[in-house]
Amino acid sequence: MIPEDHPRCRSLIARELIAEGMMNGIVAPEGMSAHGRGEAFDYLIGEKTTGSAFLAEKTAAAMLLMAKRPVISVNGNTAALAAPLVADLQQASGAAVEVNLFHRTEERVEKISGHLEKNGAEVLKGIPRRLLPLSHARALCLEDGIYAADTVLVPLEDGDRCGALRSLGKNVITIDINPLSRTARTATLTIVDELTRAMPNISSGCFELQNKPSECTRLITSHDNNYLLRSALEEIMENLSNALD
Ligand code: PTJ
Repeated sequence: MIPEDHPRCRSLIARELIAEGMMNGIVAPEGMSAHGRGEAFDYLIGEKTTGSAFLAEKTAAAMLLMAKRPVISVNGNTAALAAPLVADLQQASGAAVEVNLFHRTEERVEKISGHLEKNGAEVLKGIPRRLLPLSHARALCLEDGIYAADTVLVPLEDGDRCGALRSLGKNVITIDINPLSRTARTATLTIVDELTRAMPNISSGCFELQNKPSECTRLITSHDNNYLLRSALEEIMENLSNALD
């Protein structure tokens, strides 16, 4: 039991969710090191949503609302850390939810789908086909899901699927606390924030922007991903330089 007044309470709870997810087959063993890398970058960014990340989250909400066929792609780490938040965002944005895994087994797909459904999400089902230009299991997706989507939210992703989705002309939104990752640099819109801080902000953005198409269009057309990445790196450099003072 983690005491609420522990200074690293939030981080310890996240670790517990990942460890639990690993033990019950939702998180891939490799997901534990992916989480550790995320924790390290979150430390550097100051464990807070920066101003530029908040702008990215609002822009993501606008992109999901304006999309014709938005899909939220969920992997093991995302399901373990944020299943209720995925359900909330699905409700707020109207996006479909599809499970897409790098370390894919049908058993994990079923476990993750069940976990998402238990937490209130509606998960797309069907026979996946190798529809993305990739040599690994992430190529498998549903024809009327990710393949037909115009906008895909891919939290905690590995870089080449992001590139493959973009090569098919899709808008790709990623949540990645590492502004140097290939995914962060390839996505249409990169939210450099921790997953469980970012998701509720995107949902709130959806409620705020509901029935405001011109505000959505303004956010989408004025967005500049290089600015978002540069701001995150400047934030890290400032934190490092303050630590030396
Ligand atoms: O469940 P599977 O089989 O699909 O596998 C999922 C993982 C995460 C193992 C797989 O996609 C993977 O290996 O991802 P990468 O290449 O490690 O990329 C994950 C990215 O997410 C890294 O840049 C991490 O820094 C970042 N990240 C990790 N945890 C968080 C995070 N970003 C935001 N919030 C987090 N909690």
